[in-house]
Amino acid sequence: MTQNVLLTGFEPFDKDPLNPSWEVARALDGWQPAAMDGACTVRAVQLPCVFGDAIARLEQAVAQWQPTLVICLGLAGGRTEITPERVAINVDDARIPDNAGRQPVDTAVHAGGPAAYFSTLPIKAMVRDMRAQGVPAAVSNTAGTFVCNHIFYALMHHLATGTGGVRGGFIHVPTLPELAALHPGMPSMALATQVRGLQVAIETALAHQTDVREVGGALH
Ligand code: PCA
Repeated sequence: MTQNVLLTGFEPFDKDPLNPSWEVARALDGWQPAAMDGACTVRAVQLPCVFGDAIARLEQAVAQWQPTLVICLGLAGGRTEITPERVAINVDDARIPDNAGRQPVDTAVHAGGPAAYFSTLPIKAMVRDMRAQGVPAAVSNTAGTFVCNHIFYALMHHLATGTGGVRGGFIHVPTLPELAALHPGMPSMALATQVRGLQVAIETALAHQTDVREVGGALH
């Protein structure tokens, strides 16, 4: 029986014609990491960029695919590297409306939930291995307070309160060159590089149950 890795990306938002996070996820749909010898398959699912609805879609996908590993992706326009996120906080504080016009300000993702959850992905090992394969990467210490942090928190809450054993986390990706061309001055990373980075990150996450301790993996 094959085990599943659930990889989500978001639909476009904020007037962009596409969302790199979904382009990366869908490029990897059906991919089987060579190291797992056909025993593991990536399942890509697109999430709406809508507070609340994104959580419902994610929980549906987890129930459908019963993954052993969940990685949610999102766009962080302006970043130059692929950035595994360290921590999700229990805050929704939207700078712009989401795709349904919702704009929560200073509310909780889950009322009564803990202030924060840490990623259970080996974030520094992933950064180390992506860099070793020529893909710019760094640990990020904030996923913001928009829909990406919202889904990251909801994922970790779902996994922490579930039957156990499933690891997960969130990775922000830079924008793509064709989108950067619409936002002069914005840095970008080619789709092929991003896809390669995620392949390495997934293989590392499958191979390492615990993280390495290493200096210099984080954004400053
Ligand atoms: N990026 C946004 C939400 C969807 C996405 O791809 C964020 O960083 O919150």
